[in-house]
Amino acid sequence: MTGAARNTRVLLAERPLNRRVRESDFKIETAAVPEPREGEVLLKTLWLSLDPYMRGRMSPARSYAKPVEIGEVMTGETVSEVVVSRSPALEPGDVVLARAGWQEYAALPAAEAERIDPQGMPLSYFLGVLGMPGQTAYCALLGVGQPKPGETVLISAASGAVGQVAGQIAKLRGCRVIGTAGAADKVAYVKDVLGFDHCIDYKGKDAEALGAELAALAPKGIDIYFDNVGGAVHDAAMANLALHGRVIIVGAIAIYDRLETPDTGIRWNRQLLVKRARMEGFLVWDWRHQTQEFRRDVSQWLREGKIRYKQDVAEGIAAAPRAFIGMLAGENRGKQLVRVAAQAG
Ligand code: NAP
Ligand code: FER
Repeated sequence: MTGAARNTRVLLAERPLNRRVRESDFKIETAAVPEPREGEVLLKTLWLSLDPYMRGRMSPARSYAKPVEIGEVMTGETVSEVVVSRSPALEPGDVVLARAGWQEYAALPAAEAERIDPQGMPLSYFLGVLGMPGQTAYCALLGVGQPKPGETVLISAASGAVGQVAGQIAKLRGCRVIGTAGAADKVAYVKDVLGFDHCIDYKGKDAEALGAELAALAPKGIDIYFDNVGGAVHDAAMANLALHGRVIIVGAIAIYDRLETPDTGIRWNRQLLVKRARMEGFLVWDWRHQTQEFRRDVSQWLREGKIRYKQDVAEGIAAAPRAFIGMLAGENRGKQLVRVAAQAG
């Protein structure tokens, strides 16, 4: 059925402990294409999503999900095409969202693959603006942050997969939006293309300097901090909270290379008290009940041209390790993807 096709895949070879990820932490190998069993489908990967949470899965520390084992295929969401179906639920040629991992082919239970009806949208969007990162932006901002018109919203990693969407939704809700990003061209994109009111280049600045910049841009304080990064930007935001401020802990990428050491820093309890503020952790997998509503709203905003979305595409499965390491270091310009194969169709 697949002729002489082989399955190139990326395995975890070594755990990066308290250090940056290196290409040698991965092993690229070529194996036989798997045979689907009864109830399964053989999927060919079209698009692979590279997301910061995968750094956590390389660590041995148990969190909300179990780590990837050494010698196992790296985990990851894909847009895939059904090549062989041994289930009545899917047919060859169907395009699905699945957790096929960092590989060219995977055999999975049909029940674990969700058929996509693209309705004119690019398939890759289902891993970004219409997928997990977009839903993170939508549910964390609207569900937890509950923005009101005129409020000031701060968004870190503003030009990334999640940040781009969060900031544009906050603008649609009538908020003043400030971003932070780590390069001059990212700052320009956030302001000029995405329409944020301000964007701060945080690189090389400590919490005090960032805090002073924020105080000047938001003299009445920050009502909502959409925290994608932790670190110095977090400290600067906490020092500038408005009365009844909300801090949404969505990510902490500034410490993902230090997951094995305790995260210590300034204690903000008194600031939360004085500002009667709230800080709440967010995990997108808790919000599945809102997936349909999120996709409907964001699809409409895309069609109306109210939301723009930039993607950064690496070519071929073997490029995944380098692209992943680059994304963690801020080299990506928009949502990081790997184009693994073209659609047969
Ligand atoms: P992304 O923003 O597209 O890419 C990661 C970005 O993080 C880099 O481009 C870089 O941008 C920034 N970064 C790297 N090191 C940093 C540091 N030391 N300090 C500040 N920024 C740094 O990634 P994403 O997919 O949108 O994810 C953004 C955050 O959301 C991540 O923390 C991720 O873990 C989190 N997330 C959480 C959930 C959830 O359910 N809780 C779901 C999805 C994503 P700069 O050039 O601007 O530094
Ligand atoms: C992410 C970062 C962290 C994410 C989930 C987590 C779904 C969860 C971390 C943990 O349980 O330690 O981007 O995305």
